Amino acid sequence: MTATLHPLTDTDPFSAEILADPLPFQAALRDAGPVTHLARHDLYGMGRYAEVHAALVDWQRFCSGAGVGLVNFRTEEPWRPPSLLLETDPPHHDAPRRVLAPILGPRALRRLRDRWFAAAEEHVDALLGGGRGPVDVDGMADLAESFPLRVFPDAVGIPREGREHLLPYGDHLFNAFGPANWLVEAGAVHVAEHAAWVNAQCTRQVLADDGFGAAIWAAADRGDITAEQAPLIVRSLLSAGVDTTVHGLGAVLRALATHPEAWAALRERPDLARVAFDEAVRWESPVQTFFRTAEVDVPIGGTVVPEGAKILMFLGSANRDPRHWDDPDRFDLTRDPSGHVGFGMGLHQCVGQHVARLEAAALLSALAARVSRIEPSAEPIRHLNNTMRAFASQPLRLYRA
Ligand code: PQP
Repeated sequence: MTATLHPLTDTDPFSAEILADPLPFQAALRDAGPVTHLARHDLYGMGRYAEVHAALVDWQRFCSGAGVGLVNFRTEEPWRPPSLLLETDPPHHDAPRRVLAPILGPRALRRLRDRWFAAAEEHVDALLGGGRGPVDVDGMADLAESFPLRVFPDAVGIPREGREHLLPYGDHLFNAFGPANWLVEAGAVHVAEHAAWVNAQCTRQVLADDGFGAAIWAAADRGDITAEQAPLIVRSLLSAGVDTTVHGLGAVLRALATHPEAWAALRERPDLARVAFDEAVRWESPVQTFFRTAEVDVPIGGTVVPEGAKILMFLGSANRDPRHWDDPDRFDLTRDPSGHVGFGMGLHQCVGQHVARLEAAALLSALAARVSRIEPSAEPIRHLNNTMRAFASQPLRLYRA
């Protein structure tokens, strides 16, 4: 039973109440049908796995070029120049994607593996210190935020100075995919400074000559992309690469801290780190939603989504749809989470997922080797965002092995 004051169609999925606890709303959305008009923002919401998956792979009818937020770029001004990767369709999407995919692919990342595993070991050793008893930490500040910030900006090749702009820039970007609510208003106050800094890191001269950024510029030298495209593709890395992995790591830490049997299994078999991370991406879905725009009238069930309408795909809801998953609310290392849509699906499927997986494998392996038990030492505090399911803090107690 869901007790709502308003009918579903009048519900604002971006209200503080639903952002803080989206699961009851998502269940109601799935039960209402394959697609539901949400009148507050005049958008169409999809919460079932089958339709979300189908829309993600149907880029011809569900396009990204009009933006993947609520704002329709064909009728309204975007807050920044559109992304060449996220907010485009073929054929414009193809060259940037073809350039970035090998730079972030498993083969290229082999070069970083040993360095990141060593960095994670150093990071966890420093956190545990030389004492004997358990250690209280904040899983967000001390692990999920600090580890990606330690390794990812170096891998891109940006200078140290100013890196504190990265998280607030990303936080605002992910808020700005939603409606212009209080979260966007609060972020807008400082976004110009964050954006100016981010944009300034995208030029060739600023970037180290051995990072992801330099590899993007090398593609421009080869003529695979233009010199005008290169800085915007570097901007995509800086936009996409920090908050997402922070909240992905936050999700897997929360899952493991609240499922001691999963922690014990990981300690016994550290190669489970990869499944643990993917299952946490399914279970928590750090990127909860993305929009598409209907390129033509699209009939779905008994409804027609009209051309030009915005469709909100609830990735987190699809990842917990009991029509597709067995016991979906259960975090379960024995299930096969593949096919989840937490990294999207189809031609926009997360190009950075191998980077995220490597960060998670490094951090979880270092923890599993050193920590016998991990448990919440107080209730976590949610961080509200129009797109991400996130924690502001997550107090954890780590027991040394
Ligand atoms: C979730 C690309 C991707 C990554 C961009 C951009 C921004 C965000 C993301 C979202 N993203 N994982 O600016 O190109």
